Amino acid sequence: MRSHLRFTKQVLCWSLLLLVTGRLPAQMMHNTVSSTQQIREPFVTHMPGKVIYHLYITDTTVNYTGKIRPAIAINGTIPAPQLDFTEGDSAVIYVHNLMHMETSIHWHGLIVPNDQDGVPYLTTAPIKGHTTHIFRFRLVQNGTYWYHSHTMLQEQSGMYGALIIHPVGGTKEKTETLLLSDWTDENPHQVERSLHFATDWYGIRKKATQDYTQAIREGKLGIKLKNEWKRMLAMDVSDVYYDKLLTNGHPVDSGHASKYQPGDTIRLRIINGSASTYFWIQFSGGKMMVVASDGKDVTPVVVDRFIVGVSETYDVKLVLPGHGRYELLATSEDRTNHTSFWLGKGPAYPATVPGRLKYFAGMKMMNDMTTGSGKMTDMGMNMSLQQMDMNTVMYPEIADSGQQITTLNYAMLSAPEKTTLPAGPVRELRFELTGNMSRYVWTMDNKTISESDKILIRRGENIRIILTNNSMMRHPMHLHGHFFRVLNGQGDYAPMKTVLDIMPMETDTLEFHASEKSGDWYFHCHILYHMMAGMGKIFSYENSEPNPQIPDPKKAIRRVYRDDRRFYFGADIGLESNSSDGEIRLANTRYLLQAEWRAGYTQERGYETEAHLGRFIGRQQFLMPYIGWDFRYRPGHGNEKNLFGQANTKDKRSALCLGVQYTLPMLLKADARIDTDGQVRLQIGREDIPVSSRLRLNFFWNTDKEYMTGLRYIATKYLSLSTHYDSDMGYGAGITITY
Ligand SMILES: [Cu+2]
Repeated sequence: MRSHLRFTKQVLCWSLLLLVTGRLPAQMMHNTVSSTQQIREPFVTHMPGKVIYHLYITDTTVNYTGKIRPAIAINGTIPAPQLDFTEGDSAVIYVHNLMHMETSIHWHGLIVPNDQDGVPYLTTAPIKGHTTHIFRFRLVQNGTYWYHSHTMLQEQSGMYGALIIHPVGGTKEKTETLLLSDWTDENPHQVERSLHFATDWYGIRKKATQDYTQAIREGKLGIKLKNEWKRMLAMDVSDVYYDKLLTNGHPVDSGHASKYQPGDTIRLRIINGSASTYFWIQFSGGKMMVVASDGKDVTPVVVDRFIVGVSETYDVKLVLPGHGRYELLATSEDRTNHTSFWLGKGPAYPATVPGRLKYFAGMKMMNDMTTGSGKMTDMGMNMSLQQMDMNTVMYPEIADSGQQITTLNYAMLSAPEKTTLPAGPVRELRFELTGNMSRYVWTMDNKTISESDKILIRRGENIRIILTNNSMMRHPMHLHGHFFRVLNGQGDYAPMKTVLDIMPMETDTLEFHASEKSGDWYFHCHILYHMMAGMGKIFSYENSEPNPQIPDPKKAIRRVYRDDRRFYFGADIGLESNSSDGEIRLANTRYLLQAEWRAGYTQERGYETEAHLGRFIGRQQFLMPYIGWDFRYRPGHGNEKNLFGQANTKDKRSALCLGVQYTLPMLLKADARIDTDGQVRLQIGREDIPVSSRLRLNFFWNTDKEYMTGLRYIATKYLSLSTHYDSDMGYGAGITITY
């Protein structure tokens, strides 16, 4: 009762302050790494069988790197406060959105009624700015879960928190929650936009450009050439460069370390709440015993290390082996960074940080696995359940030392009790995970969410999904509102999960019982930028009851589909001594609107512009037919002829054209077109040949006898020093702005 009173007073005070100033108190906004506030208590009220939480969502600023950056906090903290419940409790959660923009909260891994699932416009009303939304559901399970925004990229900005449901009666175990996440100082929308234009800036930051200089130096030129012959960009296991990786909001969390004594057994609840980072987990004090995944108990299995896919959770038990501080190390799969959690007191025993990836070994493997049309060959192998990690060729600790270590994979997980599904008709579905890095298109069966039909299912059916990953990245596929069985050779004891990490080339089978009554349920890749690009499907119960939170479903679903239909703006603007060359583009999954110019600074040099509207065809999108418009004015070239003997219209041209672009081996771009003056032009060229880590070579040549070659030195993400020679404009040097 006392805590209830204190809570009421606190909320009243805050509400007043908010009314007057529109802001939370300063100490609540203090989100620097060093001073994440522990302010959980005032926001929770425990009553018999019922727990009430108040979550206040605010814009905030953080300082993880020495720079102040905007972020989103819940109750003043990043991560959001941990919500604790007991199985059987009724949860009442007030979400107060104090921001101008709308938001949402999804309860990841929880079995809740459809309208409480928290996907805006699909299951639950969006939480508009300056409104409060109340969630009510009963906790019908226990274990380690989490919650996060399902709106745009808000999760990357800090909207994630742990959600722990304790079993009835509780346990005497010592437990710690480790919520892992990734932080970028960049605006997540800029990250997303850059990915769609295949920026290699993140490769530069990660020292993973796999450029020609490096290939020659390491004696891997043949591998590099074969890779580009197969039309692949530099290979990597992750897309984004992160400034910090965090455990409970800190790069290094040793908050409770000294609480533990030698011999203590501690249960760690590890949650991967990152937007796109997979983590390798190691413990410097010895082996770890995996006891649960995605909230469900598994038969204990002892390992040296394991990977936690984006949005997965694992519970592990470990024993402090002796006097000293021991490190639980979480390293990003790309090994550019790590974060850690310390246990115990005394001298520090750090874990061994894994060495850099051997990228060319990975590239060679990709070459062997890929056909020239960008598809994966099956190599006659049956790969599944993380049992054969192809990336192992890139791990120096294994490739170089032949060390025997036990790494967890899905085949090792089994449920302690039978998980066979209730009897019912079986519906079998096959999905292929597809995508391409060069345009950052991520799809299932080569269709985005908005291009796919909903998959109708019926209550009582058993849905079996056979998933094949035919893309070159791993994908953590997450199903809302249902646990699925991973068919992993454990028979009746197949483990239950809500997230399945599927590696390139793998085929996995999972099945779930359609136990809900109603509504639409998301099944999507949990890499935030893949989901936003359209990698997912929607399961929809036949004859669903109307959802009061979605009063106009037709209008609402258009909002869901809008995410993967968006256009992104990009530009290269060269400002050099002889001329300005450049290109602006507006692109989405299928279309590209592109305008180029070359403009001399003198009348005599003239100018020319070309604009294209094209549509990408095929899964690798190597082909793009387009219509275009050409305009140029360049006096003094009237009597030239092109390679086909046609009189040139270079000095004055205003014509429509029809053309096609095609990506050839070595990533050469071929372009053939005919215009309304009957002029034919063939052109070949390539941009951004990675000569060295930061040096890029460009060139083109065409049948109008025009040619250009240039070099660009990438100084920052947006700025390069550039120089080029052009058959019309001559030699120039200056800068290029890349956006
Ligand atoms: Cu994905």
